[in-house]
Amino acid sequence: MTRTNGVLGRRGLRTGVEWSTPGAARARAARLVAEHRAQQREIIRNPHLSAAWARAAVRAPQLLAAVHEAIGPDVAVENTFLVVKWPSRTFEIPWHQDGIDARLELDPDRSVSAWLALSDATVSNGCLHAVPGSHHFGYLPFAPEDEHGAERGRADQASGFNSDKTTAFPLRAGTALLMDSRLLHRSGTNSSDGARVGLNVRYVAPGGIRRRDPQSPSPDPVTGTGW
Ligand SMILES: O=C(O)CCC(=O)C(=O)O
Repeated sequence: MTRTNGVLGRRGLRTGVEWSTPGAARARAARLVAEHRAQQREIIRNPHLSAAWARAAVRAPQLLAAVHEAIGPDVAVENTFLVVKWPSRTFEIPWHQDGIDARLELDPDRSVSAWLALSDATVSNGCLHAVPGSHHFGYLPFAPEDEHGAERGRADQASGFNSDKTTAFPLRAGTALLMDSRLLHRSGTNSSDGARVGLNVRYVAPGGIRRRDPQSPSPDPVTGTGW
């Protein structure tokens, strides 16, 4: 069923969805920071396929309930990215829409993305900023983003979206922001003295993948019988 305002309504987002207790999320963030500190890795791909904590996180009951409300009972994870923003390093994620890039296009009526805060995400450590309602623009032209290869399509500034309408979405550890796959969002540099850790998850319902790099791992079924 197509909904005029998309799967998450007029603003194209839902914030404050709980997926963990704050303490457990912060403890996991601390372990990940210790694990990756030596190499200062910023992006770890698809941890839900190899790490028990991420496999559990994408299945957190309250998070899944919100995903089901948006896209129905049959849900798979298309992709996850763990993003660590190390202190004192310039690292920004430019404007983009999660449902489209050089290797992927998702049906916005059968997909939704979630950003899970493992550490507290604040304006000073690089929380997400989004343009509420920007999903109404549809998918915008994009340029492949150099630093992350084809993983992120950078929304073309020339396409005329109004970034004056940007809102910051600080999140307490253990909560998540759900976004329409067309919602414009970015995140800034971490200017604090601690690492900021977040997990981006793309959920799809059956038929939700319009185009996809065949070399990507298969969608990982989470609930339902439609797979
Ligand atoms: O973690 C971040 O700072 C941004 C992540 C993001 O926007 C994404 O993975 O789509």
